[in-house]
Amino acid sequence: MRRVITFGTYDVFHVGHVKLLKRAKACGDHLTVGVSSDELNFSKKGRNPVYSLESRMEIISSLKFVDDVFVEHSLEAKEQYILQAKADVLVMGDDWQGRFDHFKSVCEVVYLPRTPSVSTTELIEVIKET
Ligand code: C2G
Repeated sequence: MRRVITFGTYDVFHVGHVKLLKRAKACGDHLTVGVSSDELNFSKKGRNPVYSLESRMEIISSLKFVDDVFVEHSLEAKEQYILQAKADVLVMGDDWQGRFDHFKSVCEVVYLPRTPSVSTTELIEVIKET
């Protein structure tokens, strides 16, 4: 069995997230998803997520192509998360291109193209303006 891991905040869940997760699952047989804590999202993006961690975890764990979900508390603990999940491959969107290449010593690292024209940041702006 080929085990896949990916990470994200998945705030204001949208079709770009769905497509990334489906393609991540298609890289293997089992998909584990690390969902960023509210604090980690704040440190990455400088804002609190719109959806709470509990809501984001419930959405991700409801998806039929997701097998396991856990909370990602820290970017620095990524190697530990990869080893705990026994992941053969780490999949991320290409906005992270090159940023996780140092994990190639523990697993394969794949960057998939992002879905164009949709992002949580832009959705938040559009909702604010309407
Ligand atoms: N994504 C995508 N297409 C979009 C938007 C997002 O393919 N239009 C992908 C991102 O590339 C990422 C995943 O969906 O792989 C989750 O996106 P975010 O929630 O924005 O993830 P991020 O906050 O960047 O967290 O440790 C890494 C981080 O936890 C990643």
